Amino acid sequence: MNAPIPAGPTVEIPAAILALLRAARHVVVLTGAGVSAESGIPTFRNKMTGLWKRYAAEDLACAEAFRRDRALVWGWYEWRRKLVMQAQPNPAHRAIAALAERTPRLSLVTQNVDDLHERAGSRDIIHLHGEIQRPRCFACGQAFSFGPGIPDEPEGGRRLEPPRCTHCNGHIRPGVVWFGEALPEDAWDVAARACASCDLMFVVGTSALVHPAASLPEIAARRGVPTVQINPDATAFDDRAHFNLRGAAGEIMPRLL
Ligand code: BV8
Ligand code: ZN
Repeated sequence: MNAPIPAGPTVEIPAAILALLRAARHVVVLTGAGVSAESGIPTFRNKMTGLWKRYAAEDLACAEAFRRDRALVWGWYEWRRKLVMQAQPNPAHRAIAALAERTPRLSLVTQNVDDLHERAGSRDIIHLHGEIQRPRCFACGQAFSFGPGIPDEPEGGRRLEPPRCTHCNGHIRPGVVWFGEALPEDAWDVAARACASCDLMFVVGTSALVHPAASLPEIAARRGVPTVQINPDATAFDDRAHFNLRGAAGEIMPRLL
């Protein structure tokens, strides 16, 4: 049983949002890196450190980078996977999981490749950009399973040769959607359909810059569905969000609950 979700004291939550939440039949929650920030997972906006400090995430999260220097890219993902495995779900993850138990229908769509929503108890999670814990062969696509235990990665990161595929001896690649790669069709279809049928949508911890994920709130907004953004900073979605709760997800989500 998870510890009780502590409520936060500050950002004002309009009563209208609570009324909408109580009346909602189908809620969509779209999350980005910001929902895992309070678990200690750096977001894409954060400047990277160590070996990665001279790179932007977009320069490493692509097939070209893997083809050019697979050990650098695999090392980066193993470094990130270690952070994910050492992290715990935070009150935002837990509140979203609890909200699903109290809503007739809740579709959780995430851009994150970590498994913190799963570990907080959420189910049927739509991973638009894949999952760091599900690598596959770059050549034949066969799934690869990591051994038990946390990767033994140095603080500053390192280059690391990826494992080979037992089926075709190809290189194993991270199970994520890289820039320039298409999203999994089924994930996109389910997410887009959920936004086309929901009556309330939360957009939590995303800079709303990466497409096509960033166009999902628009599918709801143009139907007149209320959209609630939760983010301490300004985002590309600011002028389209019906409500803008300027605060941390770990503070606001438990209070919504
Ligand atoms: C595709 C997995 C075509 C990998 C990721 C020019 C214009 C428009 C589009 C493009 C363009 N040039 C290229 C494109 C397309 C490109 C794109 O959108 N680029 C952007 C940079 C402009 N998109 C693609 O390439 C997509 N594919 O288009 O394919 C195609 C079609 C058919 C056939 C073949 C090809 C693929 C995009 C997916 C890339 N993969 N992730 C990995 O994780 O390594 S994207 C990755 O970055 C994330 O998944 C996420 O989507 C994005 C980062 O965004 P956020 O999650 O929002 O995180 P960010 O750090 O940006 O922001 C954090 C937010 O949290 C901030 O707002 C911050 O204020 C807030 N925050 C901080 N703390 C908290 C908080 N919020 C709440 N509480 C807190 N405590
Ligand atoms: Zn293979």
